[in-house]
Amino acid sequence: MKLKTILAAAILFLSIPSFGQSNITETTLEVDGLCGMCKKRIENAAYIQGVKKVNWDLSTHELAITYRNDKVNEQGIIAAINSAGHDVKDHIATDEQYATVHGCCTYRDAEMRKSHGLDDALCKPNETHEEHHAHGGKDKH
Ligand SMILES: [Cu+2]
Repeated sequence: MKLKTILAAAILFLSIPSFGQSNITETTLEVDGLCGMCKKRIENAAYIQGVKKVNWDLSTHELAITYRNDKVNEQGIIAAINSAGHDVKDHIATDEQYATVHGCCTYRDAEMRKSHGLDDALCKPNETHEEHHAHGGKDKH
């Protein structure tokens, strides 16, 4: 009698989480940006209907995201981030979209990246554009 109750409770316990969480997806996307303003812009952009949680990490450039997969999909979220002007790995924003970011958020600019301690951008500069500026001017220690 008691064992049956425990068994029934165990079955209920095992079945409820899979029922309740099957439509929740947690994932991370690599999103390019520079600063706290970018963080706000990226998170606001990604927080579309169906998205439950967003957190963009400035140092790792990883956007942790939790969403209802029956309401929205990853492509929709990526498109929203792109339309706010930010590059997502393998999904680069158009030049028009990128042009909408604030002047101090030009994360594709090599000098801006350097001053923020960042390496290569997700958006690779066109190979035909050779580096036309000579190095020098800045002293190395
Ligand atoms: Cu910024």
